[in-house]
Amino acid sequence: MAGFISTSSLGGETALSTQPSTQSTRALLERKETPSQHDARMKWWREARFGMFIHWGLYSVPAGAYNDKEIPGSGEWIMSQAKIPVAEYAQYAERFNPVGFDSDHWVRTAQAAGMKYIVITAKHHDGFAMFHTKVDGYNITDATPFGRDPLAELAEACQAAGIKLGIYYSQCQDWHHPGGDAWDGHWDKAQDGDFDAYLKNVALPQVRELMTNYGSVAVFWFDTPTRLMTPRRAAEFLPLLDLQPQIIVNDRLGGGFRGDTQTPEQHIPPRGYPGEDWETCMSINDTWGYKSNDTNFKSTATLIRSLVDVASKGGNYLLNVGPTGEGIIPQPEVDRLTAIGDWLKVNGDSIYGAGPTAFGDEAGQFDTKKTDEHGHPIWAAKWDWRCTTKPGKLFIHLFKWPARVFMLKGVAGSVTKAYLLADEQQSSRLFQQNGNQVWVKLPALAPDAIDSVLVLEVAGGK
Ligand code: JFZ
Repeated sequence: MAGFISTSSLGGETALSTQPSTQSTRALLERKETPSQHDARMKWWREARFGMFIHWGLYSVPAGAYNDKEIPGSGEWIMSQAKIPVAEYAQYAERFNPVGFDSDHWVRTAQAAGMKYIVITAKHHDGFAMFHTKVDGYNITDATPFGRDPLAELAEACQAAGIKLGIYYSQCQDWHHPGGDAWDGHWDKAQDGDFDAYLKNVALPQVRELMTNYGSVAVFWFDTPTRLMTPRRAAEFLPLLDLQPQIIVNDRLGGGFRGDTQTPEQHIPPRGYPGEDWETCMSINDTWGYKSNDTNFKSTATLIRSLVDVASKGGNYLLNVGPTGEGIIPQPEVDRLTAIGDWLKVNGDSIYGAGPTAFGDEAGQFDTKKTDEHGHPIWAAKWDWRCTTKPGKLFIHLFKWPARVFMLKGVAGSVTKAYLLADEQQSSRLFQQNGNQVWVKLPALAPDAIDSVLVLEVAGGK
C-alpha cells in the first residue's frame, strides 16, 4: 500500500451506514469535548514536534532470520512472512533475556535526541505482550527468563524524567491468540477462532490493563484495523480510552473512529494536512523491528531535514528505533539520535512550538505531466530551504548555503532584525528589504552543514 493510511485504505468498513444503529454508533465513536478542550488536550503534542517510536518484541530475537535464512520484509513481520507456526514462534520467548535493557538509558537517549515523547509497542501483531498481563502467560514477564515488566520500568523512567509515554497496541491483528486477525490470512489452525471472543478475552482486557497499570499514558497508538473492526467493535474501546481523559489517540482504531492524529507512514505529505494534527512515523533504516542485517540507516542530514520538513508543514516526526533482543538500541541509531539532539540544542527554538511555513513553494511542486502508477501526481521535493514560524519570527532553515546573500520573496511585514540561531550573540546580519523581498548578507561559511537557521524578526506580519 502506498503512502498514508486512512481507515478505508486499511479495508475498514468505510460506511458507518452499513451498521444498523448508525446514529448511536457514530456518537459513540466521538469523544465528547469542546473545541477549546480539544486544543488544550493537544497542546503539548503540538509543541513537541519530535518523538521516539520503539518497536521491540519477541521478533527482536530472530532479528530477521529464520532457519538460517534472511526473511524479507520488516523485522516485526517475520512470523507472518515466514509463516512460522504459533507454537514454534512462542519458543523464542525462552531465548528472550534482554538484560541490556535499561529504561533510564533509553529515556536519556530519547531526551538527548531532543525527543519529547516515546511510543513503544506493548503488543505487536505477533500477539506477544511486552508487559505483564493477567490475560494469559504469553508475555515478557511470565514467558521469558527475563521475568521483568519493561513497560512498568519505562513508565517509571519517563515519569521521573518528564518525558511523555505513549503505547502502541495491535488491537486487530494478533497472530497468536485464537480469533485474532491476520492481514495475509491465518497459516496455523491455532489462530482460528472467533474475533469477538478475541476482543473480549484479549484485546479489551489488555487495553484496560495498559490504561490502568502504567500511570499516565499520553498517547495511544492503534494499528492495522481490518474490516473486522466494525464501528460497534471499535466503540467498545472508547470507554477504556476515557480511563485516561487526556490521552491522544491516533486514527488507526478502525470502524470509522477518526481519532486525534493522522498517521502518514514512511513519508511526509507534500503539503502537510493544513489545519489537522498529523504525525509522520518513519523507520531509521528499512525495518521497524530489529533486523541484524539491516544497516541501511538514513543519514543524520536526511533525518534532521525530515524533521524540519515535517515541522515546516505543521506535523510531528515519530522516528523509530529497533532495540535488539538484548535490549540495546543499536549504536548507529544512537549516534544519529545524538547528532540530531546536538543540532536541536542550537536550533530547537525553530522546532518546538513552531508553526508551519509562511510560504510553501520552497518545499517543491507536483509534476504537471507525470503521474505515478495509481494516477496520483508526482511530488518533486526541493531541498534548498524550509521555513517554520513563531509570532513575529520567521525561521529560515538553510539546507543549501547560499553564496553571500539569501534572497526571500513574499515576506509580509517589515523585517526588523536578522540573525543566525547558531550565533549566541544573535548579532544582526546586514539585510535589505524592498517591498516583499528581503536580502540577507551571510557569512562565507555555513554554521551547520546540514541546516543553518536564519531568524528574521518581522513586525506587522500576519
Ligand atoms: C504497520 C505495522 O504493520 C508495521 O509493522 C509497523 O508497526 C507500522 C508502524 O505500522 O504497518 C503498516 C500499516 C499500514 C500501511 C503500511 C504499513 N499502509 O497502509 O500502507
